[in-house]
Amino acid sequence: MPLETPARIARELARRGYNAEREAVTLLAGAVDPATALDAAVEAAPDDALRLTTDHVRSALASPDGSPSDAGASSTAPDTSSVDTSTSAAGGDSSAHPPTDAPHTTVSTPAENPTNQSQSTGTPVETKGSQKGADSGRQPEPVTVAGDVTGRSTGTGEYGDFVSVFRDRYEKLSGQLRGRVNHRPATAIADMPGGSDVAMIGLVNEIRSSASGHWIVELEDTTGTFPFMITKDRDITDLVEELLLDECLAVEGTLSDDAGIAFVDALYFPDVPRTYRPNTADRHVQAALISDVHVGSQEFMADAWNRFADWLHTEEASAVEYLLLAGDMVEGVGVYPDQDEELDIVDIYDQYERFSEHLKAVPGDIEIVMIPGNHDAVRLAEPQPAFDEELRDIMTAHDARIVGNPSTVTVEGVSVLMYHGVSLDEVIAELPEEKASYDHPHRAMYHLLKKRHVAPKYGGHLRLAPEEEDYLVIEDVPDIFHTGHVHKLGYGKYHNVLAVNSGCWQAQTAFQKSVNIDPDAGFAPIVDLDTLDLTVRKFA
Ligand code: D5M
Ligand code: FE
Ligand code: ZN
Repeated sequence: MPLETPARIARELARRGYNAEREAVTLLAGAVDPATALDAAVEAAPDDALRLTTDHVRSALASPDGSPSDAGASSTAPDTSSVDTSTSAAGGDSSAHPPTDAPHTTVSTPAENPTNQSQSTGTPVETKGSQKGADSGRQPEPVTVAGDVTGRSTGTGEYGDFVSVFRDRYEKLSGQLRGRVNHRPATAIADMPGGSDVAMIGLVNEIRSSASGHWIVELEDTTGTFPFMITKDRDITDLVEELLLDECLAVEGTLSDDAGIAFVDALYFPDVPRTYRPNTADRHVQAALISDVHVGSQEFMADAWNRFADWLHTEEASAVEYLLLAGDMVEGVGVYPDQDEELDIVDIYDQYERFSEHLKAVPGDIEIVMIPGNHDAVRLAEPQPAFDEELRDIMTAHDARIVGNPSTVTVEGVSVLMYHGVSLDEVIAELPEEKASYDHPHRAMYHLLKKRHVAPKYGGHLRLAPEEEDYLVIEDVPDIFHTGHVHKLGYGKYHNVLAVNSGCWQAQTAFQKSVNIDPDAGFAPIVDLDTLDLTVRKFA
């Protein structure tokens, strides 16, 4: 087998069970006889090595039984000419995706957080929860994680935990709204005389229409509930169709004469400030944002994945230093009815073994961060903790940062809120087509940002794990919001936050065909962390 390109070499190494650093692959590609050099390098690597490093290759090339004459040739530029680089759909290929709201703004703010610029090729500190590397003396970690439930789950499933999680939601989100209205507790409003000006902050407890076509929204705070009427002829009536149960709102209005209800004049969402200025990296570096690989499904697109992995080894992808995976690594088992008929691999652990093999084709010096999705082998209720030890052991080859769903990952000073996206089904089902749809999944994401919560509505598609804290609140505005799940590519900016829903690597399933879901499979959105500009590359 000819081994002239880095991509072929990476694939051959992955076939032999090795993940490899990009430079190691480049060195092998530059050898006079890459095939012999590869054999020698594999020979030189310790038996228990999972990753082939530059050192392994150097020692193999230098040793007499390797390919001694190759040593001097190691700086030869790799030949990437025969790599299939696929189509680049810069800024959203309109033929593939007609109506994406392409991000156009180029806000360039200096990164606030000093970041470690040195390339970490070794083992990053194992993350659990939000702990950072504790050892002093070392450089700060380039990737930090916050808002991850992993290792901190306290939920016992008792009723009291539901009370705690909603109380925490109220505290966190009412804090965001407090400065904007002169609010009173529900019980105090109930005691005020008719005609008074009132304001309240509460979670939406009920939304109903009155006999005369007005809307009644009942808000709940820690003291009780109070009903607010939004009359049908008001501008704000349009906002009622955006409301979801359990989200946090502030309203201002006037009490009725009998003081039994208040008429709403203004309604506020916690929202992201319009003037939000995102952080950016202070050097040119890129991250690939993908999700929904679904290894183990008959529809998993191995060829597209291989082309993507091959591309990552090319010069064009040299700035891609991060790969963020937003859930559904594998197809899982028993996730949906009749799913077993479409499984290629029936055992869940075998699925992760195969997934791990596919990860090996990704350059070893790309830092990977992954969260689970609803097809993964962790609890379905959100927040989902990260993969357990058994699954981590299967995926050791790549030293991925394995964190919970959701998590906020800060990369080169840019914060990325990673959330799988099950609530998007709910937002799309509840909101009118023009405000959120499967063809414009990023617009559904905008509403989550506006509500400052990744999964406002409890119930429906979403299972919520009762915890003392509400990990699903978006406490800090992220610079990038990255989701998946709906298998549709869509991106745009909301108040300068880049929202990306990343498509999938699974062709249309029988179920999706039956309900007319046409997935966007085999796309890799690539974000410039220094500008937050996005380029979509197609590999299918
Ligand atoms: O789901 C991918 C998308 O397809 C997501 O929008 C849910 C929807 N979907 C897929 N299969 C089903 C079934 N059987 N019932 C309801 N909705 C479904 P993912 O979970 O990422 O595969
Ligand atoms: Fe999925
Ligand atoms: Zn999913």
